[in-house]
Amino acid sequence: FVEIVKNLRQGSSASGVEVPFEGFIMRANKREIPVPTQLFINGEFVNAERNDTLDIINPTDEALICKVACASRNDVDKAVQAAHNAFYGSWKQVSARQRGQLMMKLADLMEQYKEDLATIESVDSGAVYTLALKTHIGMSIDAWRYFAGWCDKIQGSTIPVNPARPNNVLTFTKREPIGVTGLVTPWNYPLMMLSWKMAACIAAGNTCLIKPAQTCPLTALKFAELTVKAGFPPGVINVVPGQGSGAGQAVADHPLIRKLGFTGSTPIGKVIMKSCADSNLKKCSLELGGKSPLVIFADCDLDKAVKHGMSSVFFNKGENCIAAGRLFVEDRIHDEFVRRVVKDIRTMTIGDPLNRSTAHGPQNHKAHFDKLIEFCRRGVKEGATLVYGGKAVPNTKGYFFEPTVFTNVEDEMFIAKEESFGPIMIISKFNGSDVDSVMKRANRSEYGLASGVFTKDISKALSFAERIEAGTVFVNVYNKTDVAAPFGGFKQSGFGKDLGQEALNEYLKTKCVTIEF
Ligand code: TAP
Repeated sequence: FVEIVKNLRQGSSASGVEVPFEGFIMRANKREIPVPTQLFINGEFVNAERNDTLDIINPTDEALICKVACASRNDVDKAVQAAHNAFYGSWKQVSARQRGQLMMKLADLMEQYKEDLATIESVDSGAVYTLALKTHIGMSIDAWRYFAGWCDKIQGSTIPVNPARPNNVLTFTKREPIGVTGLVTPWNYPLMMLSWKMAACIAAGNTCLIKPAQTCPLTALKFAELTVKAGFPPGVINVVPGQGSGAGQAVADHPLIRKLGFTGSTPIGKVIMKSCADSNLKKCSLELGGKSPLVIFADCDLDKAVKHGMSSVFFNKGENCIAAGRLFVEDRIHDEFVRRVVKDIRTMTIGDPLNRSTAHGPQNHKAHFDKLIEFCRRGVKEGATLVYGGKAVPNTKGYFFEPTVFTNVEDEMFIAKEESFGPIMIISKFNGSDVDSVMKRANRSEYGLASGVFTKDISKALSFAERIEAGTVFVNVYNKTDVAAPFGGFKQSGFGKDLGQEALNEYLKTKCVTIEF
């Protein structure tokens, strides 16, 4: 039950909030959580210039949670100016080690408020609370801690170049921040997508503004409040909720932004890349869509394959960029695999994401939910066998979609090629004696984000890992990501890694200095 108290004006008052903001109190999960609803620019919560707002809808019951300020181009410009001033001003005075300490402090605060953050995320995005706590928020905290550790370890090298005798020469490189960075993120893991990008960006010494997805910006705003408590100088981190076509496009177009980190769909990624080129040739990294293949050989541990096969599709109600978009199951175990999956689906508790026993919450928002209904309709029309689901959970409010299984899916069908981004398992058979053919089918996609294989045969597994065209390969496991391991796709799934040491490169530039002596 989410009780909303509107029009809160928080000051440094009873709740201990140190930055004043207008917002509301979310009463949910036996908690009372003050949540800001304004833009966060230059260390302050402010209204949007034109007082435009976004309606924030609870996907569990379709009720209006609150209205959030919606940034215009001018508001984005103010945030950019603030980030620009901070980059050339106060942020320059903060040493690399101090930067790491600030990030650690922020992570500690996120840990302290993790139940609040997970509750907001669960209400706003429909994520099951236990998952929100462990993954959405837990991995966000890990990301801030991991990248905090890098701050004072970003270093260049000395390079033995040819001197012009009799002189000597010293050449060394410096790794420098790029400058003002724009971040644009999707709605599936709102705080985690923010953290994956922003932690690397800040660790590298940049300042930034983020345009979170318009459907669920609330944890980003709560996070903004924590950055003030942590002591970040004004302007280093700015949060500007708004529409993609307005605020998002303004970020891509802005001439003072030197780097754009984007996660979202492939079509919007292409628009953004063009805008980055046309505006000021800003560097960009794009984490885009996927249709990741999961190949299950008959010689696998079937219990494990069923368990991970389920989570490869249904984790976070399928709103997972690395979700297995297509399962290839060897013909000898195909029927048994399908039987077990359907049996397990029948035991899944679907309902209120705040309820601890719930395994499957509502889809994020209505347009997405409608798209899933249409996706399944097309699958049926093209002749795939709908084994389970394919429709809304009957007699409920909210965007609850039944976990779905299709079999007999042919390679040329729409559902075999397009990403659903929902809880829809797409199964095709393959003949185990023809590994070449299943590899070709697995690679026959313009996407290349993730992949997986289940087999007890190490040679088969390694051969799969070598031949698959995907940035991530899981062997006998799925969804096993870690903040220390690089993450990102090939082909039209984009370029530029999130996470791991490689992510820092996305937010740094190299300067080469040569001295003759
Ligand atoms: P998009 O529609 O691409 O939206 C992503 C973000 O871009 C949102 O904040 C959106 O704003 C904004 N945007 C839209 N048009 C824009 C424009 N012209 N200029 C600048 N920004 C613009 O994707 P989505 O539907 O939110 O997310 C689902 C997609 O993200 C899926 O394809 C999924 O695979 C992908 N995804 C990929 C990954 C990785 S790591 N590869 C991770 C998560 C999700 P609005 O909120 O206003 O639309």
